[in-house]
Amino acid sequence: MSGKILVIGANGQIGTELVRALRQINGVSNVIAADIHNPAQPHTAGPFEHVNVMQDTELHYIFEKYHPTQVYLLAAMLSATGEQFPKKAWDLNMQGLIHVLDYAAAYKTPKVFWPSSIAAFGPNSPRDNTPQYCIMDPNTVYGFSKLAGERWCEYYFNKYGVDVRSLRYPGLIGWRSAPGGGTTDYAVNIFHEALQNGKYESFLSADTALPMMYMDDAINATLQLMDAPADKIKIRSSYNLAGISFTPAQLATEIKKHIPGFEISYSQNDPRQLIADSWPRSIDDSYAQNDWGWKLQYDLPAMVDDMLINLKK
Ligand code: AKB
Repeated sequence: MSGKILVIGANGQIGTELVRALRQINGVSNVIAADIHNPAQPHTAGPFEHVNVMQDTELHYIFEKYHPTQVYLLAAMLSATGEQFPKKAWDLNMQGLIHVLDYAAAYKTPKVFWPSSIAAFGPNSPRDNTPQYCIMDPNTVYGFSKLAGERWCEYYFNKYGVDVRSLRYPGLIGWRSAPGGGTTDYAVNIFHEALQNGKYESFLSADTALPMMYMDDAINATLQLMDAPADKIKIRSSYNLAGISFTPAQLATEIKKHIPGFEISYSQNDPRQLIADSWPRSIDDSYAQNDWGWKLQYDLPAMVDDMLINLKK
């Protein structure tokens, strides 16, 4: 069997949407969803393989069975959960990546995608309009696993010729899938609570600005990066991706335009605040724009509008 696209971590926040988009473009049978858990939702119906990225033999089986032409590795532990299980987060985030890069090199997989994050920056990185190249001193396990992962990607490209491509995703917001264990999760939870209860207690303070992105833009950026000719991909660590920067207060104001009675309150001393305070407030993604033509579509009002329309359905 050949010509298949393999998505590992297919049941997660990004995987759910990416599998759907890839199946629309390439046909359901050509996209293999793989995850450690069985698919929960009917829209993920299609070929599925159980895989634990920590198990070398399971990955070997799947590479041997499909000889995939593209692999998307999305299985990871996010920032907040990672702080609860630091060693587990490091093991999963690093070993999973290195196993996949090794098999991609051995099987000459034409293209690999791996997500990095704004979490790869740290408290001494410039916080506004954070450039592609600057001091990076992440202080969460998730963050430094992303930074180390970026170095591994570049290394496998230079040393073994693996065509691996990566984006530093901002916090992602979508209505089809739920995030889990991240610091930016508030920006998804707020919509559900606004519609169900008319109020939300944010675990981040009113003025905590973070780079965020609507899922449609994130999926488009991913597909566009993977479609770009290899010589356009000048950065083999990971590209900054800016999205839209806003605070919980600004998001609440936008939601109130649709749900006038909506009320937001703010909890104190949540550990995720410290994580958010070490991350950029906004990002410069001019390299992505110049190298492979990236362009954002959704601003804050458009994102809120689309989220609420779809969640109400
Ligand atoms: C998280 O909050 O951990 C993630 C991320 C920004 O990478 N959403």
